[in-house]
Order: sequence, then structure tokens, then C-alpha cells
Amino acid sequence: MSFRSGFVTLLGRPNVGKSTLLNSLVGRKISITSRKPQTTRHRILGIVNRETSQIVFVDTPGVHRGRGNAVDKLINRTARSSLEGVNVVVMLIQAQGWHQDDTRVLRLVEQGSQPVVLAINKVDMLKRKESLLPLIEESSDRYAFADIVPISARDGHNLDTLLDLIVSRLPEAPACFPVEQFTDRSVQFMASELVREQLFRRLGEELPYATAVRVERYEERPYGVHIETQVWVDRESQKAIVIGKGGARLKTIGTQARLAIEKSVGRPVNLKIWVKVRSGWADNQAALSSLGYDEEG
Ligand SMILES: Nc1nc2c(ncn2[C@@H]2O[C@H](COP(=O)(O)OP(=O)(O)OP(=O)(O)O)[C@@H](O)[C@H]2O)c(=O)[nH]1
Ligand SMILES: [Mg+2]
Repeated sequence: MSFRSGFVTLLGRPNVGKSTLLNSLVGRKISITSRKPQTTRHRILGIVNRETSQIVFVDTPGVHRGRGNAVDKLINRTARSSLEGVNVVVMLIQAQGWHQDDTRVLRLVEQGSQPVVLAINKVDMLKRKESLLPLIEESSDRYAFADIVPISARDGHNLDTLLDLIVSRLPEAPACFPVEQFTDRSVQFMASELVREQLFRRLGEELPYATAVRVERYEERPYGVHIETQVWVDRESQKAIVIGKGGARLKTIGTQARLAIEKSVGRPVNLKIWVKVRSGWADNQAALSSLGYDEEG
């Protein structure tokens, strides 16, 4: 039996469900998700092992117009560079239909030579399934997609079909990663992301974008893992909001993040979070590299 393996980039505008899809496919939480656009800021690998194939998915930050600061530019560049050297691109749109920002993504994937599979996500939200057929027709008019598959990343609908279609387009090659590995990211990175996920889920509309998380210490101790993190904000007033009245909000953020990290590492976790004002971090190259924003490839 021949073995197939290769790299598959997930691309789409913010919030279409790329990270949810990655997590569902791998069957573990690897990439953080939230209702807010631009949750993912880094390129993250998620590895799916099947009997006769290994698929390495690349989750990317949503392609967006951005506010023009250094971190936004880096995020878009990360999405773009994730197309290089991959075997298949999965472009995601939502079942509600094509959006102006989807065409921006399409222009990007058109530049590559890989087959592009279109995944129409969130079909669970459709009241009338009949609207799918015209959407599939419209989509195939827009581009010569290799395949078009309606899916629900959240419910798992059609994900096996999606995997089969992808594998059929991968080259015959041995696995790139050992079967027990499911991501390329370190436990420290996962910890900082799971804290950031809570910031995205528990802060208002604008504030999450002004925050970043840095792990200062990560130590295995006899009872479990000891983690110290810093949450960076832009201004003193933002620090007060993150902390909340009597520290209530930070306490919730800390508890929820700790539970998620415990689930991820499978051990008890002691998590400390400090909130620091670091004005202009999103535009400061040194700050960005200390947050891991410049690691490419
Ligand atoms: N109903 C429904 N919701 C979904 C589905 N897939 C994702 N979502 C929701 O859509 C929102 C965005 O999901 P993400 O996976 O964070 O989206 P993303 O494309 O990674 O977003 P960015 O990282 O910001 O680019 C979350 O609230 C998800 O729960 C789906 O199949 N059905
Ligand atoms: Mg994401």
C-alpha cells in the first residue's frame, strides 16, 4: 500500500473557522479560537496521521486589511508565505456566501500553482440547505477549484470526505513527522496562546487586539507545571480593564486558561499572570520578536 504525505495550508478571511477546522481534524486543541476576527496570529502546524497517510495542516492568521501597524503586516505576510512549498491549499468561506474579503483571499491563492480545495464552512448554520447548490455553482464560476466541499468544522460534518479529497492530491512520500507528534509548537507557546484565547473571549471588542502574552517561566515541578506569564497592554487604562474590579476579570481569565493548559499538558498547572503596560508593543520590532512574531519557516 502506498503512503502519501504532504503540507496543506488552511487559508481564509478572519473568523471563517480555520482554527476550529484544524482542531477538529487533528482531534485536539492546537490552535486557539474565538468569535472575534484575527484570533490567530501565528502559523501553526497540526498533524493528522491516518493508516496510509500523514497530512500536515498549516493554520494561518486570517488575511485582512489590518490597522497598518507592524504586527498586522507581519500577520498578513505570515498568511501569504504559508502558501510556499505546500501541496494543497484549502480555502475556507462561510455557507452564508462570498464576502468581499474572500475575493482578496482568492486573489492570493490564484498566484500559487497548487490545487485549491474550497471548503464551505458552517453549513450547520444554514436554515435552507437548498441555498448550497447555487453557492457551489457560483464558487466554481469564480475559480477552477480542485474540489468544493460543504463542511461544518464545529460538528465534524463531511470532514472525512474533505480528508479523502486532500489525501488523493498528496504525493507518494514517507511521513515527515513521528506519529506521536501533533504540532510543531512548544508547550510554552501553547500556554501563552491559551492565555491569549481567554483575553479574546473575555475582553470587549477592541482590547484583545492591544494585548500580547509572553511566557516568562515554564518549569516542570514535582506537583505539576509552574508557569509565569505577562500580559502586555498598551495603556494603563487597559491594564485596569484586564484586571477588573477587585481583580475579578483577571481571576476568571487565569482560571479558565489554567484549566485549558491542564487539559493540554495532562498535568496540574500553577499559572501566574502579571499585566504590564508596554506602550507601542505592536509596532516595536524588538517586542515583536520577543513575542515570537518573527519566527518563520
Ligand atoms: N456554527 C459554526 N461555527 C463555527 C464553525 N467553525 C467555526 N465556527 C465559529 O466561528 C468562530 C471563528 O472560528 P475560528 O476557528 O477562530 O476562525 P479562524 O478562521 O481561525 O479566525 P482567525 O484566526 O481570526 O482568522 C468561532 O466562534 C467558532 O466557534 C462551524 O462549522 N459552525
Ligand atoms: Mg484562527
